[in-house]
Amino acid sequence: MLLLSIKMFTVTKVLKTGTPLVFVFFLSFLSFVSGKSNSLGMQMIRIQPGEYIRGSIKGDHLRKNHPLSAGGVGYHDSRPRHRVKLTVPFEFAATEVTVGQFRKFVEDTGYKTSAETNGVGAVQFLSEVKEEGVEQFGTRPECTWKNPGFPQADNHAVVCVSWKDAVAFCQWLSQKEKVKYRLPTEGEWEYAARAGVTNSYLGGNSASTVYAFGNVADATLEQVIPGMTLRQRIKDPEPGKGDGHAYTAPIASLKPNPCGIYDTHGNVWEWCSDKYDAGHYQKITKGHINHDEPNTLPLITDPKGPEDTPNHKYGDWRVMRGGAWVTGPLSSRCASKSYGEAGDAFCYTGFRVVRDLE
Ligand SMILES: [Ca+2]
Ligand SMILES: [Ca+2]
Repeated sequence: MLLLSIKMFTVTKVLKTGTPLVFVFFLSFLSFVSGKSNSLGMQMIRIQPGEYIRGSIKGDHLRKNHPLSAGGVGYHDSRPRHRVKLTVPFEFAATEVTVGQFRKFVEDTGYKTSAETNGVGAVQFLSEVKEEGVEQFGTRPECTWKNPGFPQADNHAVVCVSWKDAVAFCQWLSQKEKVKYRLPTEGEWEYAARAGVTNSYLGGNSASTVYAFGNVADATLEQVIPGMTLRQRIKDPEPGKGDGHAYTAPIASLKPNPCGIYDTHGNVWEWCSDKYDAGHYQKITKGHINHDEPNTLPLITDPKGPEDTPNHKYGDWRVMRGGAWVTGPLSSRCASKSYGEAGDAFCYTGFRVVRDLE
């Protein structure tokens, strides 16, 4: 059993210009307990309530740390950084849901996934598309969780599951164990994923630090899909560098975060319960995208995402977190997010579960 206690303090640093900057340091951010495995063999980590700074550092700082990504750095939806308080303890799965675990659900219920019933299948990498700038991902009817377009063993993270499939899995597991399982809110996801870390990555702010903790687009992927170095802004593309996995890796192949949680950087994007709205953080904090003093913005308590968004006229867009085997380090930071329609499935998106305490 592991236990950490928390304390937070602030230090005011005065620059030569006389401008005071307030830095928040977490000595240790939360208490957590690694609990027993559930009926599917997932280890559940008990996360205690606490506060943290959610969101991304400013774009100019990101650009400095990611010289390969001098163009858009894709951070606007995770700005401005702000304080989040979680008041309810919860249990967060140490690992992503695996192919073997998802198969148990399907065998028990006869469930058919979105990609098996929508007539178009899941989104897959289209290896025949060579032209720069042309969309290289598209749906294929044969692309499903059983056949994502690359080899997977039962201990790999399941992919090609829609948000609706992930919710159905949680409902099945809740019924089976008589305790509520659900998708994490993105507030819970980032709190558990950061485990007190305030940098862009668990290992620091440099992109190269991600490979120890996460399976992201790297030199190994470049070898099997030439051209990914440019498309995904892969850092360190020389053979032998990176995390060593081309497609999905077996869960928990790389280092865990300080709470014992694996694969929060990369492997597969993870569905969260929240609806997606690119301007949500600005709306709830009434803060400008470039505001960079989180302690002067309102404290947001137990965020659950927007109730509705302008884009929901066109679909039920849901948040994904953490990046995937196919995204470069920049898109796989603690604060990175993406989104997808709740009924769509992707060969790079899976999920992990949260269990409510009784
Ligand atoms: Ca990789
Ligand atoms: Ca992940």
